[in-house]
Amino acid sequence: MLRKLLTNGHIRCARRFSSSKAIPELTKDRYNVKRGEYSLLTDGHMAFFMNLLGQNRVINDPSECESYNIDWIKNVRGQSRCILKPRTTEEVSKILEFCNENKLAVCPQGGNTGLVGGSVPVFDEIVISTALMNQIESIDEISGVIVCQAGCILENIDQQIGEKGLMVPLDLGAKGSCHIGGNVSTNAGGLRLLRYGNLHGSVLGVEAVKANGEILDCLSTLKKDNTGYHLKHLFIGSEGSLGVVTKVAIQCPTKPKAINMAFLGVESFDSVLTTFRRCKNELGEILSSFELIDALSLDVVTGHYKMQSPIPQFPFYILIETHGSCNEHDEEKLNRFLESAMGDGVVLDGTATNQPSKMKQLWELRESITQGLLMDGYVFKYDLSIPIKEFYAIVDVMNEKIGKDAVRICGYGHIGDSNIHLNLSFKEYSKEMHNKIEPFVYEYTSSLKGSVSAEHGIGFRKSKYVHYSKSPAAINLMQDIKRMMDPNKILNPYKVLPESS
Ligand code: FAD
Ligand code: 2HG
Ligand code: ZN
Repeated sequence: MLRKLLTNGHIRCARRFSSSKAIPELTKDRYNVKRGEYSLLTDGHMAFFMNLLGQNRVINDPSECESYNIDWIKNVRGQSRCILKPRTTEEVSKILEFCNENKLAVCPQGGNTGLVGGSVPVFDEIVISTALMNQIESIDEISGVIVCQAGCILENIDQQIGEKGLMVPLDLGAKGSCHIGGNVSTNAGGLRLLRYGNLHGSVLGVEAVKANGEILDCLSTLKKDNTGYHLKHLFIGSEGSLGVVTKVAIQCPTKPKAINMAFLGVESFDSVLTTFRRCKNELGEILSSFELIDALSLDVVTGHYKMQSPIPQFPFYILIETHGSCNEHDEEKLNRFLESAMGDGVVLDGTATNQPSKMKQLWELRESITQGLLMDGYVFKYDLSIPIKEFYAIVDVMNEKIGKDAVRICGYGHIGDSNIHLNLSFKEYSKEMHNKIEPFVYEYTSSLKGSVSAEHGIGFRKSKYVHYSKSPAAINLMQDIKRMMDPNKILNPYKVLPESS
């Protein structure tokens, strides 16, 4: 039965998320990490920073420092006693030049919504927060290119350029908190990558500060620029290990005039695949999201938050969104697709809408899963690229291996991009369970030629597992690049790459 709710649509707006109250064990203890040979922060160093930024933009009060030391999912915790809040690229440059000369380690931080422990210090690294670097510098309404500082919050950019008929090509559940510099540094994927591509394509230029303080201006706003090596790519996805991103130029598409959504229930994973194939064929250029939610993932939000699912229970749910320029055309296409998919029993139930409030509710069901999972207790998160046919088998494999010891083992995510979010929740963290899950989950992924990080990055938690997805030669080259760009290893240490031998 199709519950039809079609009326004229508008764009949705994600809500701000906050995380739970539990305080995790110190990273150095939980993961047994040895501090690198960095200098200890002295009063002299602090005086330099105070002189550069003024008292208000240097945080050293321990209770104020706490939120900068703990990651969003409360997995890791550092002990920094110095948070710096520059406003300009030149201030970032002076900070890094000084830290490099004095061998002080730093941790760049945006909205601190990262899910792999990259955004907080491991020991006492100085946090360089982009929170005050929040200016949009230019919006070119004709080309759609915008230039902004790294600390602009994704949702704020989207709202501001929305007034000019543009949209940010990137969208994710953390949009109300994450910074565009953090997005670029993690090469964040999100909910509409299927349609708008990844940031390696839409970021036209980057300004970054190197470890020694030198400002690298690669802030091209040109769509085509084949002059030598494409250095911007070094900063897209390198998670603060090669430099601090200070500005970005992004190619933004036109905001769609017509948005439609459907939320469907299907009986099996095979039906999900059939639906995806048909959806691509029949919706073609207007398909902007194709997301999968399994029964236990939906149960997170209907259970913990008492959110209402618009359809009864099914083993799998599919969320589809279309972006187009003519609502009549898009609605007709979507309805034709739904009628045929339901007509022959591939899709068993569903709801379709272009009413803003209804679309917002549908997105909330999907976007609230991450936060809701934290209410189960401790969550082991895996963000994997897996060839689409085998996409869901990992949930069954983990169920067989871990079974009833877990509160929940569930899978959801961007199936349109072959990116599954495998989550295993337990009442509390246990080393024993950790060792049972890892490296098994990565070995399994690697055996399918998948990736151990599809979109969240490597951060602290996955650095020793990169080899499951990259060859020794590739890792060596990455280490050479790191040595060349950051010889004193001050940028985000203990993260991204395994220790070089
Ligand atoms: P942070 O968490 O502060 O930092 C992330 C990494 O980038 C760290 O290594 C940090 O050192 C580095 N960094 C930050 N700023 C800079 C800078 N200016 N220069 C150099 N390095 C820097 N991710 C996805 O890809 N897709 C999703 O759909 C998605 N959904 C999410 C939903 C929720 C509810 C949450 C909590 C997270 C989600 N994430 C998702 C993960 C996270 O939001 C992204 O990784 C995001 O890009 C991080 O941005 P941030 O500003 O919070 O960066
Ligand atoms: C999402 O797609 C995020 O919602 C978070 O990437 C995934 O919580 C997760 O595992
Ligand atoms: Zn995701």
